Amino acid sequence: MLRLQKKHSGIQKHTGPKPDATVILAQQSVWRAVAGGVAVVLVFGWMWAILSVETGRIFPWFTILIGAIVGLAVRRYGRGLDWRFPVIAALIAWTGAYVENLMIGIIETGRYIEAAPVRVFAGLSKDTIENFFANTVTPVDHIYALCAAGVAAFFAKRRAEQARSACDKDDGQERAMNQGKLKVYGDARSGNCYKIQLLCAEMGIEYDWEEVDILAGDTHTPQFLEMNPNGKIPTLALPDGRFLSESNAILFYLADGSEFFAGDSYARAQILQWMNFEQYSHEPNIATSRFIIKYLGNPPDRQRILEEKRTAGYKALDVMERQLERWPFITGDKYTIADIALYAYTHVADQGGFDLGDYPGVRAWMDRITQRPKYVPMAEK
Ligand SMILES: N[C@@H](CCC(=O)N[C@@H](CS)C(=O)NCC(=O)O)C(=O)O
Repeated sequence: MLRLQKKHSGIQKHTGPKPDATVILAQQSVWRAVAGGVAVVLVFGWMWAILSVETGRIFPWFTILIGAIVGLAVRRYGRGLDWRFPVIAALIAWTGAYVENLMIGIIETGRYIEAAPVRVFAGLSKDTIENFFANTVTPVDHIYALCAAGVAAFFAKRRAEQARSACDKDDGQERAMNQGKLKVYGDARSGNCYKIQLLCAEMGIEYDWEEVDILAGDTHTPQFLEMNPNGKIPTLALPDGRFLSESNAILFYLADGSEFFAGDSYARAQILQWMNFEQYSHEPNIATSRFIIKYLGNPPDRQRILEEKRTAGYKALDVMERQLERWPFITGDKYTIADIALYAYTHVADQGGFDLGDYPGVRAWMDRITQRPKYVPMAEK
């Protein structure tokens, strides 16, 4: 019988779908980019013009600041990933720099002839504009205009990789998460299940926990096999009625798009590389040794297999040590789901008969993980 044992609470942080690069590409709009950039020039340019006239001082670097805002607006409203968007931003910021200077001229002229700026604007002709450029715009203004264009292009550039790593949840995932709480079927002593607890604590994901007794055969009941035909925990029940099993697949599902599974395709592939290493070279030796000793009571007929697992387990630890001598985390500088996957059974490797005394890199890495503010210990070791 499955029992509802405890409820974990936390704040669900999913803030709404942030589409990935493909979706952004489909939605990108040159017109919205232009509208966003022009609106910035009109609003901020006008504010700068008023400020200049009121204070009697010109702040030429404002054109560069406005260029940066134009770039950000083009990036945000255009959602563009290709070269057109930085070019649009540069052109708007460059033209805008002159228009902004012209606005100052319009306000000053209005004050001088005691007319509303709108009337001065209506009275502008080709000659007055040419006259303005010939007599008012200095070489320094051209330099500021070019700088504004450069800054705008820089800020407007949205790289596909950034867009992808900024993506939070795909639509299906988002829908599933928003329909209610997740439920994890797990065993409090299992490292594979602990992986899910660690990640949920980091991400503030709420879930219910249903304790499953694997030794009592709870994972082989018809009801459980309906959820996971492989009869293993952890198994995740999504609020929309779907199920997911395999601890690392669950980690991926929950972390996809978050800081725990981020970066370009190579960085993300490295995370998967270490998670596959965990499943093929680490867990089958270290976790199963622990199972034989801790769950099965270290029976004499398992000693030969334990010996084989010990050799292979130490080999896996050697591989980790070589990596962790050089890097704070298993894929480099960042804590990812690969660290979570590997930490789960490494930190209880002693229960499988492994001595981590000769693995200073691994021990320092485990300390780093335990010191994380949202770290939760394994419930039952
Ligand atoms: N590769 C799976 C392994 C899952 C697994 O072996 N789970 C164990 C508990 S840690 C289990 O459910 N054993 C029960 C059984 O095999 O009947 C994962 O990472 O989730």
